Amino acid sequence: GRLYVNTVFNISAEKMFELLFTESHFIRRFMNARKITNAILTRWQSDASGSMKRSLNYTITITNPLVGKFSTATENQILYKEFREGQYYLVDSEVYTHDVPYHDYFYTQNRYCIIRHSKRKCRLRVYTDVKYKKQPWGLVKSFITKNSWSGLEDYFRHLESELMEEEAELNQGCGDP
Ligand code: YK8
Repeated sequence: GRLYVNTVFNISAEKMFELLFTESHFIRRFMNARKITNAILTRWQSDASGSMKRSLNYTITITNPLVGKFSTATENQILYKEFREGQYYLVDSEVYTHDVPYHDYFYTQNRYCIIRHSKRKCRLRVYTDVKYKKQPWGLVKSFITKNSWSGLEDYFRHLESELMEEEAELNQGCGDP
């Protein structure tokens, strides 16, 4: 896997969770900017083990010239029960892209970790892995992996830079030395 984001933000852990994992203005704006449309999200609901789950369905716009322009996608997120309000949040998210070539071979696993750093700071880590449901032959596998990494890198770079802008907006006027 790869670590795409590993950054301390001037944003509390609680706020970071809200920005990324609720229907915040921030995430709506970000989805608009990425041309992610037709989003349907379920609410967080606790499962038998005490963790929380939700799922998202949406259409992504793809810039990779090898692939069609759009794909529907399903994202299943789990917030592990070990989370501590305002302290620590671990969200695993599996993303299935239904309309790309070889879509039945792979999915993407994203792990978001939000850790309280101080009252108004947190660290966000995003770790990503491409997982295989069945083994394609070597050439296809490296093709899928390569194209997934480049798309993911672009996505998380953009997310990080939008979070930095949000951070600047949130902290306007109450400068943190
Ligand atoms: C989520 C991983 C792969 C996929 C894409 C597939 C190429 C197919 C390879 C062929 C287009 C928002 C990605 C990047 C689309 C976007 C997905 C996003 C960024 C040529 C063999 C969508 C996070 C996420 C997870 C997986 C990403 C796809 O929140 O390359």
